[in-house]
Amino acid sequence: MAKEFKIEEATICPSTAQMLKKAEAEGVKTAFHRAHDMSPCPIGSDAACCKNCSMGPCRLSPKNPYEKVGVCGATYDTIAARNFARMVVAGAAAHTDHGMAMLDLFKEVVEGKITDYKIKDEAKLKYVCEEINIPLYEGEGDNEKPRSTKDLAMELYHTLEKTYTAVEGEIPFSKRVPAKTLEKWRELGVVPRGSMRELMEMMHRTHMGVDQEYQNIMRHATRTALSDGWGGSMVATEISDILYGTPKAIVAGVDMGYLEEDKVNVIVHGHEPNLFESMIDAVNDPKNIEKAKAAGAKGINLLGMCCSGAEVLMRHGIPHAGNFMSTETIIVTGAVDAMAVDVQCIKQALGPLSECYGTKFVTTNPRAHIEGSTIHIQLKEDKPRECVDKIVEMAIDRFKNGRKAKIEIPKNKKLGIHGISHEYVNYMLGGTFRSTYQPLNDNIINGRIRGVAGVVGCTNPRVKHDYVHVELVKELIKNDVLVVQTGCSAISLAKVGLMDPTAKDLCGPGLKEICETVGMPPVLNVGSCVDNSRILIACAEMVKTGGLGDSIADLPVAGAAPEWMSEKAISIGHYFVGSGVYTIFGATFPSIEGTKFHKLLFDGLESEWGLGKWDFAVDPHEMAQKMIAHINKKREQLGIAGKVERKLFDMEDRRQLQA
Ligand code: SF4
Ligand code: MSK
Repeated sequence: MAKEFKIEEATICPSTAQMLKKAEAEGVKTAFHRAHDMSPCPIGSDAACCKNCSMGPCRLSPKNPYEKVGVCGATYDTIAARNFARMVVAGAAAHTDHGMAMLDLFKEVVEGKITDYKIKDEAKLKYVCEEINIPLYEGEGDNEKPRSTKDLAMELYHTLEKTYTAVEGEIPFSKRVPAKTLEKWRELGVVPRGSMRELMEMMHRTHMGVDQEYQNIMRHATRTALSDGWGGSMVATEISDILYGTPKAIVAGVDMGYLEEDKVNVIVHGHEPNLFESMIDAVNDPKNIEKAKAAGAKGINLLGMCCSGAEVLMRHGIPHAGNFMSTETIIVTGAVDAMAVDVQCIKQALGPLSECYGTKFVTTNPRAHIEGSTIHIQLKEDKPRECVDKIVEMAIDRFKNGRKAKIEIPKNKKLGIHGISHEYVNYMLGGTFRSTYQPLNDNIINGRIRGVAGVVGCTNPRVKHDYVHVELVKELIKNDVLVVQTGCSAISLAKVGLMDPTAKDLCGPGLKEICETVGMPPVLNVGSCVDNSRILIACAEMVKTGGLGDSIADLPVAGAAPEWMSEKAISIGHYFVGSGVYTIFGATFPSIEGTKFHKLLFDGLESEWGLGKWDFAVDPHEMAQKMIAHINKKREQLGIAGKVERKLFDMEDRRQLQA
């Protein structure tokens, strides 16, 4: 008999649980129920299935993957590597297409063809130019003068375009990669060219009858993933900062309690910040506020979800209503008047669900129409207000005429500190006059901070929602590991208050002391999924600062995506591994233990190739222990494992450590 669905086994998020109860009472199903009713395909989840041609699909036995080969003769290792590589392509394509859209917008803004957005952060523009050797001055001697913003921005555009289009050479942000890491990539032949080329080649290689040697497939999968992390994702982050401002620490709230029954509630969900930035203008426009009031509302209330929400939580302190697994349950509140979406992680089920509750579910991006949505209104960047004003109007209409469903808003709200860009880390730790990562490195060397962990990624109904993220992070900070977060994972922790400086009391003594001194929480929210590039830059900065080795692979750091679900997570995981970071995933992993492919990912990439490596654990405590063991191993290799006298390290100390 099928096991009964139990809400308490599905989520630890009180708001989501409350809404699941309401959904059940109203006869409504969500992804939680569907995941319970539908078992995952065991052959697919172990990467033992190939459907790359019509001689198949060919299925190998997950129990004995070498018993048979595909009709063409492809072995398990070939099939698994091709499947993995295609996940990397899809994930990297999502990030790089997002980045390219940001770059297209940037060009039009610089050329003056789009006027609703402008360059907001000139300091960031100059910083990024300097990072990739674009000169800030022109002329010589007495004639030297600063270049105009427009001139700099145009050169930046043309340089960064190579991130996508370069058919040969190395992508522009490879200049940010620590020298020894870059040397390793050159030796392996994995320094990315333009992502269009890498993605195209990966698809070609994984076509039936092309690359059929798992190591060679994984070499190019590494190059492809790196073209995302140090390419497409990094461009998306940097251009968003230039256009909309680099995040700084900001106090903001999360959870469904930020819905307001007496206001028109508008939610923006997706990934690109443009829709949200324009929506902020629309809901603050006095004309729209007047219309809402005329309809009987006290005003318009704007909230974010998923990564769109993370972008504006970081930049503007707009409340975030919940992560991926709460996007359906928030509709069940009955209080959402409109949900506007763009691209990525938008469940098709939101269409029929919104219809049940009378919510206006509006798609806005030409790349993402959703059958079952209320309407598609394209956001045209040269006149974005046409789209967002229309959505606000529809939301007001629903408030006035369409709130037929019973409204129940969970009361949960949590404030925390968000907006920790890598530039802000510099300032937060080093102070205004000495912006630097040196205090971070010093405190890792002296042992107050054991190491740094990036805990990121989605939520997934195949595991208890939020539970794995929260337990993992608690265990890490208890062991003096500083945690940086992005995406849906960051929201899991924000909801339980770990982004509040009072969370210091859950830390080990060393990390607690740092948090008290700096006044920071032990868990730092660095942004959305594309902002994982901020973590790469922070790693590069730690290497540059000195005392922790010469390459990213030397650092006492680890990464985790404990409840991952999207192909983007695989691309992110693999660009961290390719950059030298030990990375552990939970939920499930697309390989079979004991196979050559699995051994390459879980050992060979580190021991033979000199990169990072993959690992897997479902239990959060086991996951934490594995991450801590890796961090300890790196501390030992650096000669900083023992209890070190607590003093500030000077250059001489650092030189000795590196000798
Ligand atoms: Fe089967 Fe080979 Fe075709 Fe894959 S490529 S479906 S293994 S015949
Ligand atoms: S939104 S990719 S569910 S983190 Fe970036 Fe969340 Fe994962 Fe989508």
